[in-house]
Amino acid sequence: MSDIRNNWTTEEIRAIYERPLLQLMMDAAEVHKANHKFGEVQISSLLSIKTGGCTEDCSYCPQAARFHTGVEVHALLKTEQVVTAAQAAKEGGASRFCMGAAWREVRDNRDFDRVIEMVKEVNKLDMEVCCTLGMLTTHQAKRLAEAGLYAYNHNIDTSEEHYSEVISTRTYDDRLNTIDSVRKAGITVCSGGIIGLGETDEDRIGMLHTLVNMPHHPESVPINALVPVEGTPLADNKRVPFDELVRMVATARILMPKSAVRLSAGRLELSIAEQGMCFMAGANSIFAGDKLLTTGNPEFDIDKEMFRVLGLTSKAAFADRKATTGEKKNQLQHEPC
Ligand code: SAM
Ligand code: DTB
Ligand code: SF4
Repeated sequence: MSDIRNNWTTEEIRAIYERPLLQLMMDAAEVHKANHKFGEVQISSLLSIKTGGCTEDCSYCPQAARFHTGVEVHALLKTEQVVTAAQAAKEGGASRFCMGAAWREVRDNRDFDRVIEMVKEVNKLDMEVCCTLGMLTTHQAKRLAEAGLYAYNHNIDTSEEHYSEVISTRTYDDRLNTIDSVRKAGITVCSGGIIGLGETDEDRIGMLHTLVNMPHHPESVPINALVPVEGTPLADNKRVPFDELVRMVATARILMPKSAVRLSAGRLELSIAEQGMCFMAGANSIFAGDKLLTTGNPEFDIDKEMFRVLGLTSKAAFADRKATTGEKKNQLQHEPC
């Protein structure tokens, strides 16, 4: 078993990050095998429940109102539409259902009441329910927890130093405060970032440094490769080379041995072999379904073929695991640190 540590120095992280790629992959695979069922992949499904028209200026995001990306604005979906989508995702093998809203922050209004209702309804399907709704207060996080929310996604995206180059309408501390409220409410934390934003290796190391030194490691760590979208300031950024993604996944796996490392946006550009290297290097979660929030993702049949070729299996939802193993939500990821 690997140690869970929350006192990593930047130098220690850099020493891991800079290992020769095959060595790094082997080291990460070892940590992965010691802490997880090798080849088992948790499948999440995403649904945009409120699309576009967002007031923020996140320079990667097709849903920011100020960029002309062609994304159609859509008001909050009806609960029945969301439940139907969740049911279909479950039938397709997803154990987690994640609802995303293009909001800067949650407001205490009727829309939030409706999201609370959605969380309760999807929970009845025995799926792990996740939301990503922007900034939250402690009180709002508590309401979500009481409704049965399992996870909250709130990415730090990049290093603290690079943050203001990417987003100017909120601060890194705003992000960290929301993550703190989520943690205090007893909801599991899903937090990671994006590579390909124009950041340096030092920024990538800095982002991992922030994640790993949180009082508890996030239970899920999404590693997104930028999907450049026409109309956004980052539209012309180069696609992230696959080896950089593998390096990021492997370093995250070694630093956060018990967390789920999710190979997130950007899979459409990766071959089965390249994704296979990410799974070898410790990725054990994906978003499945032909759409992320507004951009494309591999079709169901393509992922099914990938699972067959690589011999991957899908992980059951927490509720099902609890029934068969007696596992408790808080013992899911790691001991107190
Ligand atoms: N509005 C909420 C927020 O910002 O937290 C929730 C939705 S937001 C779209 C969720 C995450 O998607 C962002 O934090 C970012 O990491 C990721 N994301 C958005 N656009 C992306 C893109 N073009 N490529 C890769 N990841 C992206
Ligand atoms: C995460 O880290 N990646 C997902 C999810 N969390 C919400 C979102 C990716 C969005 C990619 C761009 C889009 O489809 O709009
Ligand atoms: Fe809005 Fe979230 Fe997109 Fe930023 S990432 S513009 S907060 S939807």
